[in-house]
Parts: sequence; C-alpha cells; structure tokens
Amino acid sequence: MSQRTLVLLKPDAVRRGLTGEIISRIERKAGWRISALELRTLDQDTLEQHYGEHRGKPFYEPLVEFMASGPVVALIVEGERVIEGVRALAGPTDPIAAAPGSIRGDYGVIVRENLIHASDSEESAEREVKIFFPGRD
Ligand code: IDP
Repeated sequence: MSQRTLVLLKPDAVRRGLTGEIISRIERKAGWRISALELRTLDQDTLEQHYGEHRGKPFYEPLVEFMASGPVVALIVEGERVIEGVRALAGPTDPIAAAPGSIRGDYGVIVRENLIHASDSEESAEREVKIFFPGRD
C-alpha cells in the first residue's frame, strides 16, 4: 500500500539544526523516498488552511505565531504505509509522553514546539499536499 504524506519540520527543528537528523531517520526507512522538499517561511493564509480544524482552540493563535516564526522544511514522503509510519517515527503530540527513540521523544519538551508535523490520514495527506505543493498530482 504505497502512500504519500506531507511532513513539516517545524521552526524549532530548523533553528536547532535538527533537520538533517530528522530527514535521515525518514530516509533510512526501507523503500521510502522524498519526492519534494522546500525550505519556506509560512504565511498566515497557508497556516490557517493547514491548521483550520484547530481554529478557536486555546493553543491555535500561539501555534500559528510559532509556525510563522521562522522557516520550516516541507516535504512529501512516499512509500509503503508512510502515513502511519512517519507518525510512529514522530511519536505522540506531547514530547514528554513520546517514547525515547521517537523524534519528539528524543528532542522535544514543549507541546507546541514538537519539531515535526505529519499527516494523520490519507484524506489529510491529500489536502495538505495540495496546500504546500499545489499542482502536484
Ligand atoms: P499532531 O501534530 O500530533 O497531529 P494536533 O492535535 O493536530 O497534533 O495539534 C497540532 C499541533 O498543535 C501540535 O503538533 C502542537 O504543535 C500543537 N498543539 C496541540 N495541542 C496543544 C496544546 O495543548 N498546547 C500547545 N500546543 C498544542
């Protein structure tokens, strides 16, 4: 079941120089490949589209501010079970609850600054790929 997923290495990952480390972990999974990669500072419009489901929640405004605070690395990753797989590499949202060995578990402390976003379903992946890489089929 080959899939694709949209991954963002958040501004904390870029600022802390962890993008190479995180990308290496993704690349080492057998058969997965990166089909798009871009360093980009996100504008409000893109962030509102991406995180629209969270609008109105207490963490929404600080989240958008954080996500616009510096460049992110946006990637499309393709491969077998890659949606579930990148979420497993990332670990749960709260880095303190994330197991050591996962990206969030190894490098994160603050819930908001949890280093990585990865699509959580096929529907989200298709929606998010279109937001960040419009024109890609
Ligand atoms: P996910 O990124 O693990 O899928 P979501 O629930 O979709 O988690 O939340 C999106 C992002 O919003 C999280 O990755 C995190 O950066 C931030 N976030 C979620 N819940 C909280 C919270 O309770 N406090 C602060 N930030 C949060």
